Amino acid sequence: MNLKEALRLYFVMGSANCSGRDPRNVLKESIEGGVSFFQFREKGDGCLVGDERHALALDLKTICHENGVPFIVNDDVELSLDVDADGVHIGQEDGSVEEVRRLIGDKILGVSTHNVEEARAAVRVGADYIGVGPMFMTKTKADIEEVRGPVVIRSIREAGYEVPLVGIGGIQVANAHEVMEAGADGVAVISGISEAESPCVAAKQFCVVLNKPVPNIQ
Ligand code: TZP
Ligand code: MG
Repeated sequence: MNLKEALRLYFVMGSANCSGRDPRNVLKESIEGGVSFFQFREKGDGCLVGDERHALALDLKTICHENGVPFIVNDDVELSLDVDADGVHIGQEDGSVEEVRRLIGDKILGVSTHNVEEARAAVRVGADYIGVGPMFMTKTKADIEEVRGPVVIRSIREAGYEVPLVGIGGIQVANAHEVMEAGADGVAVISGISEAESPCVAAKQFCVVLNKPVPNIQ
Protein backbone atom coordinates (compact mmCIF):
# COMPACT_ATOMS: atom_id res chain seq x y z
CA MET A 1 0.00 0.00 0.00
CA ASN A 2 1.18 3.50 -0.84
CA LEU A 3 0.27 5.41 2.33
CA LYS A 4 0.22 8.90 0.81
CA GLU A 5 -2.07 7.72 -1.96
CA ALA A 6 -4.37 5.84 0.41
CA LEU A 7 -4.67 8.91 2.63
CA ARG A 8 -6.04 11.03 -0.23
CA LEU A 9 -9.64 10.48 0.87
CA TYR A 10 -9.68 9.57 4.55
CA PHE A 11 -13.09 8.99 6.10
CA VAL A 12 -13.35 9.25 9.90
CA MET A 13 -16.58 8.12 11.54
CA GLY A 14 -18.47 6.50 14.41
CA SER A 15 -22.12 5.74 14.97
CA ALA A 16 -22.76 9.22 16.44
CA ASN A 17 -21.82 10.81 13.09
CA CYS A 18 -24.31 8.87 10.98
CA SER A 19 -27.61 10.68 11.75
CA GLY A 20 -29.22 7.42 12.88
CA ARG A 21 -28.19 5.46 9.79
CA ASP A 22 -26.34 2.19 10.15
CA PRO A 23 -22.60 3.04 10.11
CA ARG A 24 -21.98 -0.17 8.16
CA ASN A 25 -24.05 1.12 5.25
CA VAL A 26 -22.54 4.59 5.49
CA LEU A 27 -19.05 3.07 5.30
CA LYS A 28 -19.96 0.75 2.39
CA GLU A 29 -21.44 3.62 0.40
CA SER A 30 -18.49 5.89 1.12
CA ILE A 31 -16.05 3.23 -0.11
CA GLU A 32 -18.13 2.78 -3.27
CA GLY A 33 -17.63 6.49 -3.79
CA GLY A 34 -13.85 6.30 -3.44
CA VAL A 35 -12.91 6.51 0.27
CA SER A 36 -9.43 4.95 0.52
CA PHE A 37 -8.61 5.10 4.26
CA PHE A 38 -10.88 4.73 7.28
CA GLN A 39 -10.76 5.58 10.98
CA PHE A 40 -13.27 4.20 13.48
CA ARG A 41 -13.88 7.07 15.90
CA GLU A 42 -16.65 5.93 18.24
CA LYS A 43 -17.12 9.09 20.31
CA GLY A 44 -19.83 11.55 21.30
CA ASP A 45 -23.43 11.38 22.51
CA GLY A 46 -24.84 7.87 22.59
CA CYS A 47 -21.70 6.24 21.27
CA LEU A 48 -21.45 2.48 21.65
CA VAL A 49 -19.49 0.86 24.44
CA GLY A 50 -18.46 -2.66 25.40
CA ASP A 51 -19.54 -5.56 23.22
CA GLU A 52 -21.52 -3.41 20.79
CA ARG A 53 -18.55 -1.18 20.20
CA HIS A 54 -16.33 -4.20 19.65
CA ALA A 55 -18.85 -5.81 17.27
CA LEU A 56 -19.18 -2.62 15.23
CA ALA A 57 -15.39 -2.28 15.02
CA LEU A 58 -15.15 -5.84 13.68
CA ASP A 59 -17.90 -5.28 11.12
CA LEU A 60 -16.35 -2.05 9.87
CA LYS A 61 -12.93 -3.67 9.68
CA THR A 62 -14.39 -6.48 7.57
CA ILE A 63 -16.03 -4.00 5.19
CA CYS A 64 -12.73 -2.12 4.86
CA HIS A 65 -10.69 -5.24 4.24
CA GLU A 66 -13.14 -6.62 1.68
CA ASN A 67 -12.42 -3.45 -0.24
CA GLY A 68 -8.68 -3.05 0.33
CA VAL A 69 -9.14 -0.05 2.63
CA PRO A 70 -6.93 0.25 5.75
CA PHE A 71 -8.86 0.25 9.05
CA ILE A 72 -7.55 2.49 11.86
CA VAL A 73 -8.92 2.86 15.41
CA ASN A 74 -9.05 6.23 17.15
CA ASP A 75 -7.37 6.42 20.57
CA ASP A 76 -8.13 2.91 21.76
CA VAL A 77 -4.98 0.79 21.44
CA GLU A 78 -6.57 -2.15 23.21
CA LEU A 79 -9.52 -2.25 20.81
CA SER A 80 -7.21 -1.89 17.82
CA LEU A 81 -5.18 -4.91 18.97
CA ASP A 82 -8.31 -6.90 19.86
CA VAL A 83 -9.80 -6.53 16.38
CA ASP A 84 -6.40 -6.64 14.65
CA ALA A 85 -6.82 -3.21 13.09
CA ASP A 86 -4.22 -1.85 10.69
CA GLY A 87 -3.29 0.91 13.10
CA VAL A 88 -4.17 3.56 15.65
CA HIS A 89 -4.70 7.31 15.54
CA ILE A 90 -3.96 9.36 18.65
CA GLY A 91 -4.22 13.00 19.67
CA GLN A 92 -1.91 15.16 21.73
CA GLU A 93 -3.79 14.24 24.92
CA ASP A 94 -3.81 10.52 24.36
CA GLY A 95 -0.58 9.56 26.04
CA SER A 96 2.90 8.90 24.81
CA VAL A 97 3.43 8.25 21.12
CA GLU A 98 6.46 6.09 21.98
CA GLU A 99 4.34 3.91 24.27
CA VAL A 100 1.66 3.45 21.59
CA ARG A 101 4.37 2.56 19.08
CA ARG A 102 5.78 -0.02 21.46
CA LEU A 103 2.33 -1.58 21.87
CA ILE A 104 1.34 -1.68 18.20
CA GLY A 105 4.70 -2.61 16.65
CA ASP A 106 4.84 -1.76 12.98
CA LYS A 107 1.12 -1.12 12.52
CA ILE A 108 0.18 2.33 11.18
CA LEU A 109 0.44 5.14 13.74
CA GLY A 110 -1.26 8.48 13.06
CA VAL A 111 -0.92 11.52 15.31
CA SER A 112 -3.05 14.69 15.42
CA THR A 113 -1.01 17.90 15.36
CA HIS A 114 -1.81 21.61 15.33
CA ASN A 115 1.45 23.34 14.46
CA VAL A 116 5.01 22.86 13.25
CA GLU A 117 6.36 21.99 16.72
CA GLU A 118 3.84 19.19 17.25
CA ALA A 119 4.46 17.92 13.72
CA ARG A 120 8.22 17.87 14.38
CA ALA A 121 7.73 15.95 17.64
CA ALA A 122 5.38 13.43 16.00
CA VAL A 123 7.81 12.78 13.16
CA ARG A 124 10.73 12.44 15.58
CA VAL A 125 9.00 9.66 17.50
CA GLY A 126 8.03 7.82 14.36
CA ALA A 127 4.44 8.72 13.40
CA ASP A 128 3.59 7.16 10.03
CA TYR A 129 1.34 10.07 9.16
CA ILE A 130 0.03 13.20 10.82
CA GLY A 131 -3.37 14.87 10.86
CA VAL A 132 -3.28 18.67 10.95
CA GLY A 133 -6.23 20.74 12.05
CA PRO A 134 -8.64 22.14 12.47
CA MET A 135 -8.51 23.51 8.96
CA PHE A 136 -11.88 25.22 9.16
CA MET A 137 -14.72 25.69 11.65
CA THR A 138 -16.46 22.43 12.50
CA LYS A 139 -19.46 21.42 14.58
CA THR A 140 -18.34 17.80 14.77
CA LYS A 141 -15.75 18.15 17.54
CA ALA A 142 -16.50 20.36 20.54
CA ASP A 143 -13.04 20.69 22.09
CA ILE A 144 -11.16 21.87 19.01
CA GLU A 145 -8.16 24.16 19.14
CA GLU A 146 -8.15 27.50 17.38
CA VAL A 147 -8.76 27.28 13.63
CA ARG A 148 -5.54 28.20 11.86
CA GLY A 149 -6.37 27.06 8.38
CA PRO A 150 -4.39 25.40 5.58
CA VAL A 151 -1.46 27.79 6.22
CA VAL A 152 -0.30 25.46 9.03
CA ILE A 153 0.21 22.72 6.46
CA ARG A 154 2.22 25.07 4.30
CA SER A 155 4.48 25.92 7.25
CA ILE A 156 5.04 22.24 8.06
CA ARG A 157 6.06 21.59 4.44
CA GLU A 158 8.25 24.71 4.37
CA ALA A 159 10.00 23.43 7.50
CA GLY A 160 11.05 20.47 5.37
CA TYR A 161 8.72 17.71 6.61
CA GLU A 162 7.60 15.33 3.90
CA VAL A 163 5.72 13.05 6.28
CA PRO A 164 2.37 11.75 4.93
CA LEU A 165 -0.10 14.44 6.03
CA VAL A 166 -3.84 15.02 5.97
CA GLY A 167 -5.82 18.12 6.91
CA ILE A 168 -8.87 17.70 9.15
CA GLY A 169 -11.73 19.83 10.44
CA GLY A 170 -14.57 21.42 8.51
CA ILE A 171 -13.40 20.06 5.18
CA GLN A 172 -16.10 19.99 2.54
CA VAL A 173 -16.10 19.48 -1.22
CA ALA A 174 -15.99 23.26 -1.68
CA ASN A 175 -12.85 23.93 0.39
CA ALA A 176 -10.85 20.67 0.04
CA HIS A 177 -8.72 22.18 -2.74
CA GLU A 178 -7.31 24.76 -0.30
CA VAL A 179 -5.99 21.95 1.91
CA MET A 180 -4.37 20.13 -1.03
CA GLU A 181 -2.86 23.33 -2.43
CA ALA A 182 -1.21 23.96 0.95
CA GLY A 183 0.68 20.66 0.57
CA ALA A 184 -1.51 17.96 2.12
CA ASP A 185 -1.52 14.42 0.75
CA GLY A 186 -5.20 14.13 1.53
CA VAL A 187 -8.23 15.24 3.49
CA ALA A 188 -9.74 13.61 6.58
CA VAL A 189 -13.49 14.13 6.60
CA ILE A 190 -16.31 13.28 9.00
CA SER A 191 -19.56 15.16 8.38
CA GLY A 192 -18.80 16.05 4.75
CA ILE A 193 -19.35 12.36 4.01
CA SER A 194 -21.22 10.87 7.01
CA GLU A 195 -23.99 13.48 6.97
CA ALA A 196 -24.30 13.73 3.21
CA GLU A 197 -27.60 12.55 1.78
CA SER A 198 -25.54 10.08 -0.22
CA PRO A 199 -22.11 9.26 1.23
CA CYS A 200 -21.28 7.65 -2.11
CA VAL A 201 -22.04 10.77 -4.13
CA ALA A 202 -20.21 12.97 -1.59
CA ALA A 203 -17.11 10.76 -1.76
CA LYS A 204 -17.19 10.88 -5.56
CA GLN A 205 -17.40 14.67 -5.44
CA PHE A 206 -14.35 14.73 -3.15
CA CYS A 207 -12.51 12.45 -5.59
CA VAL A 208 -13.01 14.96 -8.38
CA VAL A 209 -11.54 17.79 -6.30
CA LEU A 210 -8.69 15.57 -5.10
CA ASN A 211 -7.74 14.41 -8.61
CA LYS A 212 -8.48 10.87 -7.52
CA PRO A 213 -10.03 8.36 -9.95
CA VAL A 214 -13.81 8.36 -9.46
CA PRO A 215 -15.17 4.82 -9.06
CA ASN A 216 -17.77 4.01 -11.70
CA ILE A 217 -19.76 1.46 -9.68
CA GLN A 218 -23.45 2.45 -9.64
N1 TZP B 1 -10.16 16.67 14.80
C1 TZP B 1 -10.02 17.95 14.50
S1 TZP B 1 -11.39 18.60 13.80
C2 TZP B 1 -12.22 17.13 13.90
C3 TZP B 1 -11.40 16.18 14.48
C4 TZP B 1 -11.74 14.78 14.73
C5 TZP B 1 -13.62 16.96 13.44
C6 TZP B 1 -13.72 16.85 11.96
O1 TZP B 1 -15.07 16.66 11.59
P1 TZP B 1 -15.71 17.36 10.30
O2 TZP B 1 -17.17 16.99 10.36
O3 TZP B 1 -15.05 16.76 9.09
O4 TZP B 1 -15.49 18.83 10.44
MG1 MG C 1 -7.93 11.43 20.77
